[in-house]
Amino acid sequence: MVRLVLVLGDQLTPEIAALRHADKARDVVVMAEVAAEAEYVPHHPKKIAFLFTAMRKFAAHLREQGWQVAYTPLDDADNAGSIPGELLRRASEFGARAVLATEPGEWRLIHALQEVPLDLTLLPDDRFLCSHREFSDWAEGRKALRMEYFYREMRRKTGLLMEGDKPVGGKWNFDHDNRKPAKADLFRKGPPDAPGDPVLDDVLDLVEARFPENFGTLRPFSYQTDRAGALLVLDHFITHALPDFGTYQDAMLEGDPYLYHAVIALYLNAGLLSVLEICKRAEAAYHAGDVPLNSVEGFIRQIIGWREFVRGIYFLEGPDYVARNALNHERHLPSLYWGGDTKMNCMAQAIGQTRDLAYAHHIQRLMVTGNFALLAGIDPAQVHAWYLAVYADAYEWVEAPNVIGMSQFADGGVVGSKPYVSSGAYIDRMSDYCKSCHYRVKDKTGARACPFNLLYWHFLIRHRDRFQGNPRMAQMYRTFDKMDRARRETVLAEAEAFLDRMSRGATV
Ligand code: FAD
Ligand code: DLZ
Ligand code: SF4
Repeated sequence: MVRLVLVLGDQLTPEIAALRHADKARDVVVMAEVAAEAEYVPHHPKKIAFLFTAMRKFAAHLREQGWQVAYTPLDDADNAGSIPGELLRRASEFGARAVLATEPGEWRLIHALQEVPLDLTLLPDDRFLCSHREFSDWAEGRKALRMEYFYREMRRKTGLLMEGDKPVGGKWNFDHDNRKPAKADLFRKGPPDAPGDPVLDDVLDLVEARFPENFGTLRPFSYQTDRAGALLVLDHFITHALPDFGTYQDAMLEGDPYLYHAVIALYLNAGLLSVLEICKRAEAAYHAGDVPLNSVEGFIRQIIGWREFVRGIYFLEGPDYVARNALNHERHLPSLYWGGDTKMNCMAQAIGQTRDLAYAHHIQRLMVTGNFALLAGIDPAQVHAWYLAVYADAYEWVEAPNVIGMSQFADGGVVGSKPYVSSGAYIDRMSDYCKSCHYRVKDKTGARACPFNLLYWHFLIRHRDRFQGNPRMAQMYRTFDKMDRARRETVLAEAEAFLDRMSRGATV
């Protein structure tokens, strides 16, 4: 009897488990653009356009390979509006009772599939190096889960940058050589743009008509939308940017959104690239003498270390993870995150770039927009919904541990041992943003004091009971306690006044 083979928008890999286990001669592949997925958060229009175009091209590729594909565009009159609805509709159309699916990357959709009254086989998503079982075995009995130790296991497992059982270069981690600020360079080229095509044009018109209110600029659209294009981006990165990736990975520059970053997460997460092919390309460039060890190690760590680690955490911690709020932060996300005016240049740059490109690099996400939300005590559920909506690479399995865990410390320390907070000094050191800001990064108090400076102390004092005993934070408390009393009171009062103004809707 015919079976349905579900392929979701972020499962665009010909070797995905459900397709590997299906029978081309008998089964029907089901793909659907549905309102439920497009609207569970107000996704950036570029993210929707990227995914729908890539889905349509992938469906065409599968047909060329001999698959029967039942594809439902968003504007199809019969569109059932949700993945379960589409499965039921296709089941009655094809007389199917069974569904083969690869596990989705979100609890919401896993649960929705389990409710469908059809005979469901849910296969593990083996595009990842580490299965749920391996991760929980690794985590079992550990007092704290730290990425660095997990990463070493992944190095051993894959053999990447290994000489026998020893890490190449004698160390597992070369971050010590990284983290330099970058200088403007007119010759630094961003990833290659894709030329337009009729499939993309149709999708752009559809997205423009259906999602006119969503935050984000749709056109010009220049992301790649198929595997060949994603490979071009990877080639470009390995040749032009990887050599400097490590050194400048924390740098931020006005008008240079990509610097030496790969801009591949949207392709990798949608299934157009694979973890091992990316890492092997990077490793080969190192062995060919084209890339220094600090860069290649740092890059491979992000992919086989952080990316696999956060996925492990998401599935280990369970569906309630996204609702955690260990610091009891309840302030509303201010409108400046949705493009409202702000006088903070770092926020204007990171959010403006997000609006235009559905992209910001790691340090902008962590140390600008994430840092500000944490310092200001924003409700982590709202911060989570924002990140899930605005980035082209955002899916809950990867976004939530980065936001709820790494960035907002709302998981109470599962992902990180201390919160990532900093005053304006860090942003000033790593970027050129402060030079043209309304605020003065050197001012600690007063009308033009950098808000990050004020809020930094406010955060630490709000959470003194929780963090003062943390050996990595004790020095910060000693510094505060050494300030004279009047100054301490001024800092906290000005921080409070800033937060009040922001919450009342003033431009801050
Ligand atoms: P590069 O800087 O070139 O890094 C190379 C690759 O390493 C990335 O493509 C990505 O696959 C991987 N990587 C690096 N850091 C991480 C990490 N912390 N977690 C997982 N993978 C990582 N990444 C997403 O893919 N989706 C998200 O929704 C997402 N949300 C984030 C939210 C916050 C608050 C933070 C701090 C980080 C988030 N990240 C997310 C991780 C990281 O910022 C992005 O993967 C990266 O910016 C994507 O751009 P790139 O491809 O140019 O990455
Ligand atoms: C993100 C997304 C969007 C915007 N639209 C669709 C869609 O219409 N159809 C689909 O199959 N998948 C879509 N996705 C990706 C899913 O939301 C994703 O598979 C889950 O969040 C699990 O990672
Ligand atoms: Fe950001 Fe403060 Fe620098 Fe302005 S002065 S750009 S608010 S860190």
